[in-house]
Amino acid sequence: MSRVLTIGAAQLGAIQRSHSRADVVARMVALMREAARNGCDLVAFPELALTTFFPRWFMEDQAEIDSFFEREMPSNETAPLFTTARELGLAFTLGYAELTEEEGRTRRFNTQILVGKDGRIVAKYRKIHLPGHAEHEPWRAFQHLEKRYFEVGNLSWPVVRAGADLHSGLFGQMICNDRRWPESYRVMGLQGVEMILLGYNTPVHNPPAPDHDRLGDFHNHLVMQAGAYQNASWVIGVAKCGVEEGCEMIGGSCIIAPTGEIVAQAVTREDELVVARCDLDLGRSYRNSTFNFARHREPAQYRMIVERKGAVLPD
Ligand code: ING
Repeated sequence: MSRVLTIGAAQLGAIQRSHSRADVVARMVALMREAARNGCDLVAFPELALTTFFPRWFMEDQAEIDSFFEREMPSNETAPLFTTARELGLAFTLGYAELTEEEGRTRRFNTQILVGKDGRIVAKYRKIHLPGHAEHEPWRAFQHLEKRYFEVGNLSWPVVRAGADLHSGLFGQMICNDRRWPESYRVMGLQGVEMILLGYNTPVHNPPAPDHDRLGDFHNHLVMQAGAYQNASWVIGVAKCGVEEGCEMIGGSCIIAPTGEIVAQAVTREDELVVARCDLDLGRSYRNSTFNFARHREPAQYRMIVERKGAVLPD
């Protein structure tokens, strides 16, 4: 039986600080309706999809900082996403800033959830690779204070088996900077992931390394295509992009097959739905041959290197 899902990568254009959550949710609902018209089973939204990318500013007033966070999910403002998705028979992923009480204290994470077609939260991921810096660095044209505003995620990279309405697919999630690190994909590859869903907010300009700017779009696709191929998984990468509060962010939302090929990609830096039919079994031939981990990987050798036993390591 074919396990083909129609996936919508719902890229968002810029969200300005003045845009309310209601404004943004309305844009996202419109993308959900377009996805339903295109026969989608699942819609993927970007990282921190409900607000402008606030880590670009140095803030000290905790109430101001927390105004960018969600204390509950769904909330009154985000409920329309859940009711619309259920009405349309859509699963979806959503990136947002999570504020929660856990282990007796207030915790703040850069979070993404997978919501099933029945509106239930199936999986949650909290961003592990937090780029940027923790203190104000006035020399920068804009800040990147994720290390200040978020804790490192504490849920690892779980792979979950979805229900029959998503062909019992094995789904995993990551967020933005995670996609640049091979470990993010491999931890899920070792769990047999069939589709990785990720959102990103990536400035064109990287202040510590301006000479890298010209390669931003290339590196974006490079890392996701490599991760897909090397772990025999679909990778869905969804941008929030355009010029937000004067800061230009890359687009390039795309749907990548386990072959490593980009099968569909965005052509604007606006709200744009990118759609493709994704056969969850397409990675099987890679997992049974080139990337048959049981037959070809040598973890003992890796451990030897990691534990510095008998390996020649660059000093
Ligand atoms: N953004 C960027 C990303 O990893 C960055 C940070 C930009 C890192 C450019 C390196 C180069 O795509 C987030 N939000 O992680």
